[in-house]
Amino acid sequence: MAGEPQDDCLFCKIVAKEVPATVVRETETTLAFRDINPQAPTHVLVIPKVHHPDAASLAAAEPAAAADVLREAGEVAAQEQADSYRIVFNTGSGAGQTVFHAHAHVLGGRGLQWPPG
Ligand code: D5M
Repeated sequence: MAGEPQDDCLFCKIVAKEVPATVVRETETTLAFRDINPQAPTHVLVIPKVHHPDAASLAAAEPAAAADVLREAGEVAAQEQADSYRIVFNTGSGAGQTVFHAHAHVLGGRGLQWPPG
């Protein structure tokens, strides 16, 4: 069922503490942890604890949880002292999404080019 933990989902396993992660922030509804393959000095993933496959599905089903993810992305940037940063939601394999549990990439700590590749 939408929102329920999925047995085959890596990020649900991280939420359940079955897979380790370097957690930088946690709230009742969200978890923020360092990306295993960082693309910038700050590269943190912010995820909702509920399972939805991508950001738009999350926002449609549970808008409050989507807002929590966005707020926490800002809190991560502040905690990391990143004045300028980027929040990215890759959506679909063609856009580079590899984990189908909604997540925001928070990237900062270096200059960021536009447009992204
Ligand atoms: O982003 C998925 C991201 O998840 C990608 O940047 C690598 C990261 N990742 C994969 N496994 C882990 C673990 N175990 N810990 C931390 N980060 C991880 P996407 O937008 O789906 O490509």
